[in-house]
Amino acid sequence: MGVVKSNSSRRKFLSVLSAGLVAGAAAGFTGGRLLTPTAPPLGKELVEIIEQRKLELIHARAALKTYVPGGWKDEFLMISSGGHSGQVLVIGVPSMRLLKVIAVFTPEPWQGYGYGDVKTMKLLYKGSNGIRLLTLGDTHHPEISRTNAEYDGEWAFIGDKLNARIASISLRDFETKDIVKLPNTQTQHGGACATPNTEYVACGSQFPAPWEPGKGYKPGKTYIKLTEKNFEEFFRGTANFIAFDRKTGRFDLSRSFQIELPPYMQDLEVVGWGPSDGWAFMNSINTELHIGGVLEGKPSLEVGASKNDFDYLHIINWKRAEELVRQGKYVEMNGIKAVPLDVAAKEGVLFFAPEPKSPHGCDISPSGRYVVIGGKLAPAVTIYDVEKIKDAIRNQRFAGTDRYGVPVLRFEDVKAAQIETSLGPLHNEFDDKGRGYVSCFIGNTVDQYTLGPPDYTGDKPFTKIGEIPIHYNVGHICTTESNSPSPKGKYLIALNKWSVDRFVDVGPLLPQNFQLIDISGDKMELLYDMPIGIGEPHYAKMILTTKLKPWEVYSPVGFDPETFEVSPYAIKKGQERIERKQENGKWVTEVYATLIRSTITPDIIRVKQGDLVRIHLTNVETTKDATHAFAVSEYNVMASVEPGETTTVEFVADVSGVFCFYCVEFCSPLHLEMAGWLEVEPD
Ligand code: CUK
Ligand code: CUA
Repeated sequence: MGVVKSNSSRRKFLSVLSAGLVAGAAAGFTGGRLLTPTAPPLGKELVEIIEQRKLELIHARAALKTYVPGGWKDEFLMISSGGHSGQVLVIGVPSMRLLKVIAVFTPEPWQGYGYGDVKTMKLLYKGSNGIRLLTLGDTHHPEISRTNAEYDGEWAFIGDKLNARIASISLRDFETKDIVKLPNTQTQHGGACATPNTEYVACGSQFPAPWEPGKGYKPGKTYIKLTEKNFEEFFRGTANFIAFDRKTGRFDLSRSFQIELPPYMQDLEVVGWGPSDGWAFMNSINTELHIGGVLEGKPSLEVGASKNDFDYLHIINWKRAEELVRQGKYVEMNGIKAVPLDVAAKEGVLFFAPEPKSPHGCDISPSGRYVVIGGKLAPAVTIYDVEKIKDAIRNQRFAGTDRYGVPVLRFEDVKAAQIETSLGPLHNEFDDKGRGYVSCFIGNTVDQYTLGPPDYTGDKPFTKIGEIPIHYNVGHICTTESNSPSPKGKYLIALNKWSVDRFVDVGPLLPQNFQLIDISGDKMELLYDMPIGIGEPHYAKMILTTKLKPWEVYSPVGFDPETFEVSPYAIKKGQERIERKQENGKWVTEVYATLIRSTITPDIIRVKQGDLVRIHLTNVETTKDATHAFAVSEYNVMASVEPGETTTVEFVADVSGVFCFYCVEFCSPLHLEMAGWLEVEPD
């Protein structure tokens, strides 16, 4: 599919290639790594490979553009949502090699995440909803921390749509540092998106939650009967601005605030810079406030939510909301300061602009001037001009208010342009040349268009200029450092929902397909298909790898990646010991252990049945990649202890017997000998 099967084009290419290589060698050209004095035979060799593999010109070009030899580093790193795997994927670009799956909302054994390791267990419990331990997440929108709105490569953020949570990830060790459940919110979709200097991470709700006036929503507590009337009156959405501490990597709800929103289903939220500094934008669907009820004689949610010709783009003055909070114009609800809807509507925090019905996606052009919305049901993107929005608000030019008293702007007053696209336009990204790209889910294309000034100053602003077929059903797209003031161009990745015929069939459940596209030239060029066999990724962000400064080992030895300090439980070789003591009337066996190739010390741990066993593990190695992992048979306990790290596992020795523990990383020739015994004496 999508490949021109032309033998003549291949033959022409092959003859050009061999002629070029021969000529290059004859002229003494040795600049390329392939072109040594042995160029003629090498050229022949390449031609032979191309012939044997029956490749086309476009394939060979694509291979040469994407191949990154071992030891070479990718130019960009893509931080991608892992969808309902609950994790985050780290992928090198242009090689499209999967480098890491970061455990976030779901236990993951390799990283010792959620298997008795105390810091990760604490995270999973803290990030739960107070009803049960949540080990599921549906990650949608990743973000990278910003300085002056530019991605700075220090932190990453990811939202969980299913349970309305956000998490922070350090880009020094690529580990999750915090998970926070958004108060008064059941599901989230809008975000994460950082304010220009990462003071806050913004994220909005998706489906409105039942909400008691003045009390908000409390999981497992709030009950309001689901009726159309109650939905309008007692269900609410939220726009959240969660304060973030760059030093500790933690969110701070006490400095955070939220804005109560009408029960429209809010969608993606973005935070602006430049002319849109201080503003956030999110679109919405279901301004009809339909709740469904097919078996109760009502139209389905899908039908009822698609009646109106327009839904509302939410325009939020978050700096004004911050000011109102400072003035005390909020209600403290379930641990967060909430600006009530009527206050937000009256005091210049919340405005609406009509947007063609049931839109999708919300993105900001590099200049910060344009907000672009995908038409989804209508084959067009709508581009709003932030200057016009601010002007209309300043002059109080409103068409009226919605049923909750929120001022509604006039579409014609704030629209910059509408550009016709293929069917089903969803998400927009931008490059370094003032061009925008939009994913078209139904049309199976990515369309390319020009923005207006100051992003694009050529003579054909707001015009579609190209398209490329996609395989298949593209959701988000991701260009290099898009949704920031300085996209880098070069690459676009289409995050496709369906792969259909692109790979070897592996049963009815097929992987998603990431397609790498070269956007550096005038014509987009498909380079690579990468199957994603884990969850359904939604959005991704790409950053220059030179901006990242990951640690090579934890230093000094005994470092605790949770506190970013030396752990009080760190020990040196020779200080290993076992202590048994009472804590709050319970017996605890506390073990101080070291790991080094190829010994776990102590190698015999004797405890009494019923003891709480707490093992502090210090990997005393300082060698890059010398990770040891510690697992206890039959006990479901696993920790990954990276070089220099001190971490703690904790479990109750509830079953008596003798249990092997061992190092799970093949670390040395004597790795099999890196083991020991846990003896649990019956009580
Ligand atoms: S959504 Cu998934 S394709 Cu969560 Cu950003 Cu549009
Ligand atoms: Cu340490 Cu194997």
